Amino acid sequence: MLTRTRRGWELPEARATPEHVFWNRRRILAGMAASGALAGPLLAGVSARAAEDAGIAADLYPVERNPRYPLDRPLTDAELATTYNNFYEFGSHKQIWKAAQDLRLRPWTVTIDGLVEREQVIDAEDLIRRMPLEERLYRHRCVEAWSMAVPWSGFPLRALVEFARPLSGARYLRMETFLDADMAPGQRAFWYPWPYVEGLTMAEATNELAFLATGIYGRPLPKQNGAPLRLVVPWKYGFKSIKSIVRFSFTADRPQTFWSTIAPQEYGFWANVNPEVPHPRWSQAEERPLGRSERVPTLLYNGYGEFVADLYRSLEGEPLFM
Ligand SMILES: Nc1nc2c(c(=O)[nH]1)N[C@H]1C(S)=C(S)[C@@H](COP(=O)(O)O)O[C@H]1N2
Ligand SMILES: [Mo]
Repeated sequence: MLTRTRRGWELPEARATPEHVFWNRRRILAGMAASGALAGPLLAGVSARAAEDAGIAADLYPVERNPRYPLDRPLTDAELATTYNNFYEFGSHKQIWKAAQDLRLRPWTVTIDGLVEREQVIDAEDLIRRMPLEERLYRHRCVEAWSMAVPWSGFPLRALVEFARPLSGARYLRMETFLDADMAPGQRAFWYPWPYVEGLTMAEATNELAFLATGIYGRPLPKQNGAPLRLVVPWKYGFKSIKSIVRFSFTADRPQTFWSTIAPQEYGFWANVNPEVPHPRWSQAEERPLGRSERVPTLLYNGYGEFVADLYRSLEGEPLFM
């Protein structure tokens, strides 16, 4: 169970500042451009690439930490969290971080539709600039039994819901990833029901923990982590945290989600973390934190029960943990 008091083994704040390894490449590029080492059209090309590399609304970061969500474990090394990824749009291997560099972030529009007062299409950067950005340290538990703990930057999903002004008939929030098989070769795998879709109940979407990440380690989100906008719901298995969102739809009916369409016996709508409910093919009792060789116990609701357990009190008949 998560406690809000700070314990001896918790991290000093400074440990969450950006780690340098990952960002060196960008600095080298910027340095090359500044030194005039490259001339003419080549320089322009490098500058454009550097701007693209810097990510969306890069000037906003780092953002202030919200101290309400302490960790019980060390932060994952930035290099690991940004190179060990799941992003099926770019394949099912673990070199996703390279393949995902083909993701084009500009232009990126976000559609808000369905049961709302007024449907809107808004540029992702405009949206991000209007939202109250903060940093939060969250655990992340993949259904494959690896885990990490990272500093996300972003804003509460509740702020997006308020911005969208849903009608009273809205009971679910459906979220959709981009669809572009030219850019994302994984989407040529015709046996998957693209685009990736996830969903939450309105109560879940407006819970204080539900977060839309726009950055990580004090920088804009790298492409492989789901730039420019990705969901983070840390009490649920990682597949619920949908990346590179282009559409938020408010619906009366429960949305059909990507993994529950592919394998309904293995991956459900709720997908709350529970060490006592095994996946049909493996135990969920323990997890391997990225960068560590030992396994550690998995916690009910990934340790966030004090924030979310109440959401499920009247839903005991539902398969809440798959
Ligand atoms: N669109 C999309 N979102 C996705 C996925 C995906 O394949 N496509 N994988 C999910 C899974 S299984 C996990 S564990 C997390 C991984 O996020 P990370 O790569 O930032 O660690 O993203 C989730 N969001
Ligand atoms: Mo996952």
